[in-house]
Amino acid sequence: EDSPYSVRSISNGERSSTGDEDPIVPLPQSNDHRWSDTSAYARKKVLQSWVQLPNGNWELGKILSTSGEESVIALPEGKVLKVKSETLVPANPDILDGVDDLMQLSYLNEPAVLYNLEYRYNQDMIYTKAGPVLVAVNPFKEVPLYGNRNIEAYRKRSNESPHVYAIADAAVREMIRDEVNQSIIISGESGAGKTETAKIAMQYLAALGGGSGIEYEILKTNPILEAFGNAKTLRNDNSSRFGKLIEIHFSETGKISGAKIQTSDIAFFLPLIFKFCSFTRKGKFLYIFFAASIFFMLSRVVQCAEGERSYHIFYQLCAGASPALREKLNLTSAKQYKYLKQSNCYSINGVDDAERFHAVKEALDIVHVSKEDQESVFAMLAAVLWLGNVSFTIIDNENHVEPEPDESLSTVAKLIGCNINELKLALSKRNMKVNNDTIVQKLTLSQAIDARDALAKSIYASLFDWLVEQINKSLAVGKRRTGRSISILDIYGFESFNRNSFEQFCINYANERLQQHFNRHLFKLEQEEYIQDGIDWTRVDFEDNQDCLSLFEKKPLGLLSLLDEESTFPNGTDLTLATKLKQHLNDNSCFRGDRGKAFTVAHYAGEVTYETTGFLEKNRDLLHLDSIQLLSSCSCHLPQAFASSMLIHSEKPVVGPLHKAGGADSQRLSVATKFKGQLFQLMQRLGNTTPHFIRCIKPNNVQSPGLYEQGLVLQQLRCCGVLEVVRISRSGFPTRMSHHKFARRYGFLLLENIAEKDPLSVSVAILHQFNILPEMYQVGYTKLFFRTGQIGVLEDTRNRTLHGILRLQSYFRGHQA
Ligand code: AD9
Ligand code: MG
Repeated sequence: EDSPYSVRSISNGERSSTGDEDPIVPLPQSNDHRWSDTSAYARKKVLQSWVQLPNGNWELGKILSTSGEESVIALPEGKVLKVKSETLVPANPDILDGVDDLMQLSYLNEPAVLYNLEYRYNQDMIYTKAGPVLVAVNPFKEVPLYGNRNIEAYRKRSNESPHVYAIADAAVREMIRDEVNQSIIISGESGAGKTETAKIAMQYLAALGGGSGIEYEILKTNPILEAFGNAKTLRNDNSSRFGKLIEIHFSETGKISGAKIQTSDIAFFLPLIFKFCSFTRKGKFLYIFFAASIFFMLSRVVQCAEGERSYHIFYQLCAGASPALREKLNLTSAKQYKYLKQSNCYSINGVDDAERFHAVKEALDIVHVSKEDQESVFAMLAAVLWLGNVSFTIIDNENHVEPEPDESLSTVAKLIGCNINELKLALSKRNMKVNNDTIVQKLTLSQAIDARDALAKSIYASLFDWLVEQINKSLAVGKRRTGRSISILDIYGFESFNRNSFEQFCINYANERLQQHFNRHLFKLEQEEYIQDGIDWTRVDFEDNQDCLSLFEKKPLGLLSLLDEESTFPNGTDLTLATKLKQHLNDNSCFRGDRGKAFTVAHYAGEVTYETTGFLEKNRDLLHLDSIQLLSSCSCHLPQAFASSMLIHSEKPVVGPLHKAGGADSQRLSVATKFKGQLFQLMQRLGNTTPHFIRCIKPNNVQSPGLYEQGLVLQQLRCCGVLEVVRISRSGFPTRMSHHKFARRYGFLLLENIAEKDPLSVSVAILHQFNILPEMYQVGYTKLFFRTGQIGVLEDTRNRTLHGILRLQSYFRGHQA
């Protein structure tokens, strides 16, 4: 009775009917009627309709009859269903099949959106607009949408179908038109195509200019960053484990003449960027900065799950190093290294690691990393691998240990250029400062393993940062007069696995923030602006995720604060952490304490259960100052460079080198706190830009072309607010411009001369002259608001007119000469 569905008759008899009305499996009945427009049925205009089948998929059916509250509907394979009319969802007329902006759909409901995307996807039209947002469905195969010819078409605007190129182009145009910095924010689940999309956007921008070859260098940074920052995970064979912010600076002429990759701790470098940004507005060049390594995920260096891999570069090195290099680094095969061995996965289908290694070396050459430096980089990689093989023996009955003096230990010492005894000390003892005395604490087995892994991780992290800094140096040509900029953000998306740990905790927190940015931008700001400007606008309620963010950020009783507090307690364990969280947060509606060490957070994208196992260790600052001391004593230049940059990043009030060596554990920032700090800096940066959003969608979980799983897609569309966006955009006035700007921009097109008049009068005159329909715009106190597409007419006329003026000018100039 509860089920709204019942089977009338099924012609092929695959489902037996025992009576008049057999309930099918109870269906997930959505209490969300926002998408259905049932009034259409009342008007009996709809002939086709969507029906949700027991498996959750939607199917298109023909309405045969409607009587009372029930309708009879025929499905394609001859099935006939009797369903409650209110559960039917109206379908769009065929003529709207595959529209390139979801906003054009007459009936905007979930099945219609799903169907439209699938229709396009099947024809390799992987891009679709959802109002201001670009939706990109991962094709998992090569599609003929890229390359110079396509770039040219978008630049000339001879192709106007949705594309990343079009977004990049819009960003450039808006940057110039509005004199405001832009950002392209790419989000989506792991494997949805964010990194590819970011590269495609870069490709477009790089094609805008140069000639000096710098654009080529910039594109070559991708294989390097991917080798060191990407890894095979269960979800994506080339999963980015670091966030990347590429900042591209432009001038009015839009040519690339120099570039700088901005890296390392973004918090540390941001003040510098701001300084650069204050230069003249109308320079002549285009620059590229970029901030890689925001939120670098380090734990993968020392441990990864079954079937996954560590960072690509390790396998590439083991597979591709020349015999001479092998000899020098005492390199063996990947299978001999414990860090790589544990996940029992060494290769990726269709990928030749040795070949990739050569490509990386070539890319390093192109961005001017010297052969010598390259060798040092490889030595550091080998040192990390050999560190993992260092084992320990117990030396007393208190479980204290010392490293085995074997090949691995001596190789590490040789590779980083330190005294073997100092390495031994660093791996078996810790200096502690108690009051004013330094005490030496011997390490137990688990502490020693942590110290070893921490050293490996900090070498790797420093190496990554150092490398990007080198690329930077090589790309920078010293001309730092910058105009406006476009930032491209490629950051890992929301993650929800069967087991979720500290990494997912951080990633999902970051996504929660980005989601709020999205919401705020598209919904809140939009509405506030209408209201502020006196525009007639029916308020639209939308879900904000502030509650969830507060759960993370509230002090002192939020997830991050409690985690930090527990991390500083020497006796804190993963279990005491879990208990503490439950004790303090159980009242929060976004939090649920689970059994044992688990807790669940209700994220905007769904519930995720986290296991606290390893949380404390991963959150404690991995920098043991003893390691820094060790590295700074090394004879090789890389470890020394690492040590000094670690010191800069580790604590704010560094008085002198190693001044605080040994104590002050509690004064160091925890990983989660640093993460939060970086996130805030990032949000602040993005907050000053006009954002362009690209939502990447993964159509299946098996990385295979042509497979479109409705349920999976729908869930992602819901998560990233695409449906909500379309609805709001369609009913709103997404394009707006101040009276002043509008008058200045289009005033010259006026036939009558009213140049003396105020901007509002000029604006109104323009609107009249161009016959913009009254329902297509609204005049606010300070701005004009337009429905989508309206401003295009004006822009076209303006461009044509300008073009004509230029031709006239050159004509006259020709005659004068
Ligand atoms: V993760 O959060 O870093 O794990 P991404 O970055 O979202 O993830 P990625 O860009 O790496 O995913 O895409 C995954 C794979 O999908 C790529 O390796 C390609 O094989 C495939 N892909 C993605 N976008 C495209 C595309 N536009 N054309 C062809 C694509 N293949
Ligand atoms: Mg990626």
